[in-house]
Amino acid sequence: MSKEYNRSRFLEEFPSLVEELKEMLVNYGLPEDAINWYEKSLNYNTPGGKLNRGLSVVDTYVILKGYKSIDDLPAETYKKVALLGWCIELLQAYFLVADDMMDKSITRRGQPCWYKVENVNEIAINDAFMLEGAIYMLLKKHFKGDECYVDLLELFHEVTFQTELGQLLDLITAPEDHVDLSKFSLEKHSFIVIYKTAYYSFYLPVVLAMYVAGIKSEADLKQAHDVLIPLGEYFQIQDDYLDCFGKPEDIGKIGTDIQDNKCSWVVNTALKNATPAQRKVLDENYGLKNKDTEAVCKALFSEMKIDQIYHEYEEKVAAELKAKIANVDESRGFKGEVLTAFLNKVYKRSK
Ligand code: DMA
Ligand code: MG
Ligand code: MG
Ligand code: MG
Repeated sequence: MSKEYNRSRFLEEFPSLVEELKEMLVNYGLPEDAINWYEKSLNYNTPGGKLNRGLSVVDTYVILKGYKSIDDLPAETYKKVALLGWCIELLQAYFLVADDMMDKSITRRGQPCWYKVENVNEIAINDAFMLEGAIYMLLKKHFKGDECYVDLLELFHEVTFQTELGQLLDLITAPEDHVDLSKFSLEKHSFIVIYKTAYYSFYLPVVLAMYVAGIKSEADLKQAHDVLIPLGEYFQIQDDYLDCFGKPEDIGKIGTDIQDNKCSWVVNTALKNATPAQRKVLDENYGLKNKDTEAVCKALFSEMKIDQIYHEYEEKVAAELKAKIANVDESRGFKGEVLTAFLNKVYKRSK
């Protein structure tokens, strides 16, 4: 399966979904300027990323069904599975529009964050809600009456709630006006990132494909969960690492974690290893809205060789996950290859 081909096929599906959503607004009698606004928000916020989550629904379904490539799928089936992929991308768009406002970010996917676009501002809050709403309008249109419809709905709802719990904890652990590094720990970090990232980015795409493929035993859901949640944790640790050490040209965004007082993997790892003198530097410089103190923190992280600790962590977690995947029980229809495909996408990423 060529990656580029899969990606362009997937992208081709998006315009017709935008048309369907616009048609719904037409049917509600909305004026043209509102319809144009929604179209602009959909196009600005949904397709511009790596599309890993959306593509993974399709990839997983192809593997579970034993097809060789996406071209072996009946056209109608491809459309439905790709639609679920786009529903995750809509969910991601909804989270990111809100996340960038809450994190006061400047750029996303190499362009200004949506709330930073002229004339958008706080309307972005309602736009975020409408990106989420699109998921349920599309699911109803395409899946109502299918056996898996309620499972799909419940999964989207629960995973959304889990993500919001993670975002809540992420935000209240990083108050703007009060830096208290004693509130941070790697255990707390683990909880935050599993909830804010791992469920929607890793567990959701695989389980959506499993439901459509009719694989839904508790035992198989657990096998997926037990690899995808630690894999998602690893992915967000990469995100935290790249926020500090990545290049904006690669990651498409400017890191804000140090100035935002975030409970990130980088600062937690530094706190764990810090001498009293290094701890004092962090207490005095972390979490302030100031470029100079941010630079002091970055210099300390380099001095403490956080990048080396990160690379060691990466090797360790990849080896553990490979071992877990090798033990997957495939007797009920689930396949370890689904998980290997995911691990390969994440391992040693730089963007
Ligand atoms: C990402 O957290 C989580 C969600 C649910 C968007 P983050 O703020 O670290 O993401 P980013 O670095 O992309 O802003
Ligand atoms: Mg953010
Ligand atoms: Mg955030
Ligand atoms: Mg981040």
